[in-house]
Amino acid sequence: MLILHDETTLLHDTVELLGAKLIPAQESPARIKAIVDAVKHSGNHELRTISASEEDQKTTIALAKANHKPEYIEHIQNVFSQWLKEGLVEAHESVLPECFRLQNVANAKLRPPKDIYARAGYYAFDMSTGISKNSWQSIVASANLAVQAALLMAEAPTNSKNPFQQNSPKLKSVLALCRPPGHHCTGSQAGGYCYLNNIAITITTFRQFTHSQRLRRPSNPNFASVSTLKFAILDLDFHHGNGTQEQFYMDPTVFYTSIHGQDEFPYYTGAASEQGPSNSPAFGTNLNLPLKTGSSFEEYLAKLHIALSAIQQFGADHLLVSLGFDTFHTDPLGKFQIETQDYKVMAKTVRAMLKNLPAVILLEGGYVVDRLGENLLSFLAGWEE
Ligand code: SP5
Ligand code: ZN
Repeated sequence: MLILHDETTLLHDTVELLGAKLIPAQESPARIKAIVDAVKHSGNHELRTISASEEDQKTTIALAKANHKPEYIEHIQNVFSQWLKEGLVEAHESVLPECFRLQNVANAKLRPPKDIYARAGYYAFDMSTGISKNSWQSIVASANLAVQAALLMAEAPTNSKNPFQQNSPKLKSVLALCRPPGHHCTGSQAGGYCYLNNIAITITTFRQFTHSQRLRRPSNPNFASVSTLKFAILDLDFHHGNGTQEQFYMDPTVFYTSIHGQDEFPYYTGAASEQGPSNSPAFGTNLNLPLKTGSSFEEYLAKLHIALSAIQQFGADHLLVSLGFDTFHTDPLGKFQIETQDYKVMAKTVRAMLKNLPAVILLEGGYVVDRLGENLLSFLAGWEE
């Protein structure tokens, strides 16, 4: 497997409120270090360490604006330095929200508070999404990994500056070691350790840069923004990807399916009844498969078969996998009975049922740091590429 990594993703280092305690965030730089070490030692995979150029960063931010409000992006980028300047935070500390956005306020127009301290709560929905001094750099580096993964798969034109494209014209899948993860944040609220939706940014990249896509509609003046490509998202993180679901809920060209802990974080989404807007072409393009706390791998596999059959029926051009290892039996945030060898079966099952579907795999959660490496290697062994 070709694996993309950027050391800048290690800079983001923050705190979270978990169980009434303010602790170092479980979503830590050590997670990626452990994975990178394991991949290097295995010798079975091609690890490419990249670094986003200024141009890459600009492109990534522009692509992110298709999925997030510009003022939200601006907030995430600048809030730490604004707090620092005002003496609200010290250089080694993190921005955390104080007062969250009110919902359904009668007769009030919802707008960002003038107070920069209060604004942190307008643009977040929980307290596991702190912003440290270098968070922004990691957030952009993480999203850029998703962009580069898409460019690699998108058969970009040969005059593209994409350095990988010439090397791998027949690439079938790529894994990006994104950190921070992306599937929980919404268009204007960070949450669940997520700031930019890396999966949504991947899809935007495909839509804008796929060469064959452009060729298909050469006479259409808007051809670059008109996409006939279809995408299937398979969310294997323990938690429901509320942000990803929301981004594509109305979109009939994107199928989202998720297997996740029932009634677990993020608590308000993930029910099987969320199937897409009724009486619209997008109805049926959202498939939530909640699983009870303590479920076995057998029960998990039954749901996986349902998810994969639905993807087969949808008939996507690309598969996107939100890969989380918080389904592991000892994960502090997950509650399934899944063990290291099961990840191999999981990946094998995906490949067996979705043959030849090109895939971009993005890392989401997984918090047992000293087992992450072997769990990922097990998954990749089952994927066989
Ligand atoms: C990407 C990802 O996996 N994000 C998950 C973030 C989950 N954060 C909140 C978990 C809440 C668990 N509640 C624990 C109560 C105290 N023990
Ligand atoms: Zn998770």
